[in-house]
Amino acid sequence: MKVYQTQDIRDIAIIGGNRTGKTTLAEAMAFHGGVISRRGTVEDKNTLSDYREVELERQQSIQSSVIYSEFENVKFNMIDCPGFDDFVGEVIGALRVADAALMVINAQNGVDVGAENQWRWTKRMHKPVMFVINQLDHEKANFDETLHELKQYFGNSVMPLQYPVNAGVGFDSVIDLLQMKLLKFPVGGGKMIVEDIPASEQEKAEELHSALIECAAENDEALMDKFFEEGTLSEEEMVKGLKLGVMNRGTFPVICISAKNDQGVDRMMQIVKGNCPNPAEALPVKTTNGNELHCDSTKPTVAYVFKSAVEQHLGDVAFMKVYDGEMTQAMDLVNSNTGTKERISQLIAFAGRNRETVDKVCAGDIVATIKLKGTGASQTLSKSGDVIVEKTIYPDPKFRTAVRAKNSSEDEKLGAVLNDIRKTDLTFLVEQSKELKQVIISGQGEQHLNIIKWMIEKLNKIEIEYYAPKIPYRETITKAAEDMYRHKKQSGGSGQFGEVWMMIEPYYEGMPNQTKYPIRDTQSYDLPWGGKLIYNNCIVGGAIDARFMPAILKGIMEKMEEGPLTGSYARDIVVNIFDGKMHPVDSNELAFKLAGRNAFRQAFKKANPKILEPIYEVEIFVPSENMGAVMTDLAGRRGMPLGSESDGEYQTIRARVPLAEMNKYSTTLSSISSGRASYEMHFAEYQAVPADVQAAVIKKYEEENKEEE
Ligand SMILES: Nc1nc2c(ncn2[C@@H]2O[C@H](COP(=O)(O)OP(=O)(O)O)[C@@H](O)[C@H]2O)c(=O)[nH]1
Ligand SMILES: [Mg+2]
Repeated sequence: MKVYQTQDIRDIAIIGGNRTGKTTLAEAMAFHGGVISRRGTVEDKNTLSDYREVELERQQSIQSSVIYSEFENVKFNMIDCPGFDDFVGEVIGALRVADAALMVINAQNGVDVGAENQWRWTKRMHKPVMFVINQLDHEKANFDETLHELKQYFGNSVMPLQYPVNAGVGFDSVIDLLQMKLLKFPVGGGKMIVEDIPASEQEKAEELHSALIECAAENDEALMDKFFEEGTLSEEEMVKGLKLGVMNRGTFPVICISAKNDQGVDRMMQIVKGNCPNPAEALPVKTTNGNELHCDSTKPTVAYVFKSAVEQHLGDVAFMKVYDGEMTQAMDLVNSNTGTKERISQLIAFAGRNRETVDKVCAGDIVATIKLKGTGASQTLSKSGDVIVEKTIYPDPKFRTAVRAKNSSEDEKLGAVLNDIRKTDLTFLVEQSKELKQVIISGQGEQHLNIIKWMIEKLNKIEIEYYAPKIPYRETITKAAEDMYRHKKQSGGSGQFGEVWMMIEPYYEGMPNQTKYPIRDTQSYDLPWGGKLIYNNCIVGGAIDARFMPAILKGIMEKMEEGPLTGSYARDIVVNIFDGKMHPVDSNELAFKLAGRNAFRQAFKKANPKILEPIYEVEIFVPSENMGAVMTDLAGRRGMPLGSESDGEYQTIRARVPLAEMNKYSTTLSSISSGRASYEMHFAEYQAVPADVQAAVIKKYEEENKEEE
């Protein structure tokens, strides 16, 4: 494959809702580049992307596919993304390295959930967007309504560059407002025919053309001056102005196609070539030390791995964007995040299931390699070893479940498989919870976890089951209490003796460390499960030797690890050891450990103990019309609304909700809003549960533990 210079590369994410035609479009684009000689179809299961077993079975994209193509001497690196919201991580990974997104909209049903959700990501990540209205050949295609919705949802900067004259069955012509010509697209992708605009369309075309000229001029002062002087701009000038608008998200062009019939795709590629930035023109990426990389091939090599995947016949594949310098076969690089040396054994250009080896790529290009020793997604490879590209930020997982192998002898193998999945899917989390004695996995939604189950059962041949995940409660106290415990044992020869008196108090951030007892020594521990333990030695007159203090602490820690109420971790407690007794012969560490543990347990129960639960901050994006229903549902989940904001047709609701009430929330939210709402959540803090919940949790714990005995 030839080596493409930075200015001859376009890195494009193909995004949009489910079944809008992204995969079909990528196929047509690859066909125009001669990458394939025949276009496959999703129905025939022979497209370049969607080649993985799970995708073939479900006839749906699950992972993104990288596909190159060439058109008019420009290399297109397309990343065909899944449309379903549960796989948004693939979209985020693709957008990260793309310099523009083609958002595919189905002309039959206009703006859909996928478009709405993904739009938010393009906005957060400052990525240019072009809308591609697809399926114009369909009998139910409605261009005007679709365009109207695009403006309604995404604002008046949505600008048609074309409009169809005969959408629906028999579609073959658009008015191109840049060229001011009628373009005829033969079904099946033959050469487009350029004709004059018919009289019947003249007036409408002129009007839209003028609007487009004004829009182009607004982005550049020189163009604006020229526009004022001459009242018009040439096609070339318009493209220049529009490109600036596209790059700063001031203009969102609209293009018309039928991907299935390969109509308008070649013209679309011309427009993308002209109106989308090349990698050096696009916004630079930042490095962790605040520098920016502008895709300069003359600099030392820096490449960012945006995706890692396991591919049949190849094994682990790392997909990279070269952000500086060149990358060549057999090059030695360093993983800047870990310091590991890596050799680029092979450079591979991916066209989905088709691959070609390449010798060299320039800055801005997207390429894959195999057999890296220890470099995964979101890591940087560099020549110098000291440049780290900022990590991609993925949404926190929000759908939790506990998982186990049906055959418990396979639990260990399952653990390894889950960790491997985590390496290729950064929106998925695995936690072997010692505390809950469960393996908890979390992902973006029910579908996401269903697919993971499918892969584990089918590809790894381990039968698994999902079951209810426990909640990581915490325990703490709310008032001071004192108690003592004497551990005394006389059996045969030497006995055991230890007596400990303690006063415990609630700890809170910023409290002064003082008690009614004089503190001789104090230690502060940040507990691994969050919160603090302050351990004060207030012993006077040598009632307990200092050498027994660590043993007493050990006893307390044991009880904090398995709290007195429900066996959950205890936190935020000040323990003051203020008296005790020793025996000249029988006192030893074990005796003091047990005395400390039991004194703590007893004092804890007197100190008005409370169960704390994890509270999450939840951000919900919901169509205004469903706002009421969502709020009612939240109230039923003990949710605390924090506020809401409106953004176009949508409301953003922020609320604090206990994790215990968020079980299967995505499924409920989806049914309330017909799939249009979505949400994100992240941990906020621990908070005391209401009394009735506390009683229920304790009762459940006691019952469960009785069963186990
Ligand atoms: N009529 C019509 N159907 C299309 C067109 N593009 C895609 N489709 C069909 O829409 C369905 C979904 O297409 P696919 O490319 O898998 O969509 P994706 O989920 O966005 O990747 C398939 O049945 C395609 O054949 C089009 O331009 N016209
Ligand atoms: Mg697809």
